[in-house]
Amino acid sequence: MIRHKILDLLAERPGEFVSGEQISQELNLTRAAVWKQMKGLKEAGYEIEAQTKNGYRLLASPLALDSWALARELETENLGRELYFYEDISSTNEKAKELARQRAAHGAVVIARRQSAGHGRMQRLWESPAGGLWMTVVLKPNLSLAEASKLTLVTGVAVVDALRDLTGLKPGIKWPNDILFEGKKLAGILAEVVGEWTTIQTMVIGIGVNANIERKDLSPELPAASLHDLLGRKLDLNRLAASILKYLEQGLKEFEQDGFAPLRELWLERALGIGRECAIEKGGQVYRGIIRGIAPDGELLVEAEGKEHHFSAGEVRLRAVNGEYF
Ligand code: BT5
Repeated sequence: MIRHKILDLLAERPGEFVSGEQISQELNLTRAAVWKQMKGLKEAGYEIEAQTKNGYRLLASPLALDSWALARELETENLGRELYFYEDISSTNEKAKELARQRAAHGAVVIARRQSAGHGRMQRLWESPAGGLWMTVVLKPNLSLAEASKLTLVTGVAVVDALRDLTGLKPGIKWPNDILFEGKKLAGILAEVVGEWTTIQTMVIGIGVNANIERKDLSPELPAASLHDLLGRKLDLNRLAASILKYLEQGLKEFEQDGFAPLRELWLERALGIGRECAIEKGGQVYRGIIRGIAPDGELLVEAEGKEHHFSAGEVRLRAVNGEYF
C-alpha cells in the first residue's frame, strides 16, 4: 500500500523532514500524487507538517483506528500480526469465524470502526458505534477444550491490565466476562469455538471496549460507561488494541506453559463482588448466596445455606442483590 510506504519513509526519520522529491523518487510517484497522499493522511488523522523548502515530517499518528499505526504499536510475536481492518462490518466475531475457517492464522485480528450487528452472549445485541474498540482475535491455542473455555477469564485479565496501563483507572471483572467501572460496563468479551473441536482447535475472542464514544451514543437504559466520558479525552485506540493483544499473548503463553492456576490468582485479584451477596438466575429460578471466587475449572463458586455451589458461564446471570450492577 502506497500510503503505508510513505508513512514508513517518514517514520524512518523521526522528527526530520523528508523532501517531496525524495518521496516521489523512492516510490515512483509524481509530486502531485505525493501531495494527494499527504492530504489523505491528514484526513485520516495523521499530523504532518509540510514546509515548501524542507518537505514533510510526521508529528503524530491518529488516535482513531488505523492499520499502519496499530501495526507500529504491536509488541507481540503473533497476535495482530495478521490484521483484517474494516470501516463497517456486521460483527468482527462473525468475520473472524469465517476467516478462521478459511485462512486466518493463529493470532489474526479482525478490527472494525463500527459494527452493525455486534453481539454478546446468547445473541444479545452489543451496541457498537464508531469510536469504540471492536476487535476479535483468532486463537489456535495449545489447550484442551475444557481449558480453552477459560480463555474468557484470561482475556478479562488482559483487558483490565491494558486499561489500567493506559488510563490509570482500575476497572474490575464481573464474572465471567464483563469489565466494569463503578458498577457500569466498560467492556465485554465474547469467546466462541469455531466449528467442531476436533483436530484444529480454533477459538475467536471478541473484545468490545467503550473507548472513544460518548455515553450518550449508547442506549440510555444500559448500565454502561465510556472511557471518553470518564477521562474527558480520547484515547489512542491503536495503543489500546496493541496493549490488550500484548497482555493476552502473555496470558495465553503462561496458560499453555503453567496451566490455569497462576492466571486464576490474577483473575481473583481483579474480580468484583468476592465475599458479597449475589443473586444468580438459572433456568428461571433465582438463587441467593455469597460469591466465594472461582473454582480451578473457572466455574463461579457461591456459598448458600452453608453449601458451596458451582455455576458455569453459559447457564446463569449474576447480579448483586442490592440492585448494583456489578
Ligand atoms: C458481552 O456480552 O458483554 C460480550 C460483548 C462482546 C462484544 C464484542 S465487540 C467485538 C466482537 N464482535 C461482536 O459481535 N461481539 C464482540 P453479554 O455479557 O451477553 O452482554 C450483552 C449486554 O450488554 C446487552 O444485552 C446489553 O445489556 C449490554 N450492552 C450492549 N451494548 C453495550 C455497550 N456498548 N456497552 C455496555 N453494555 C452494552
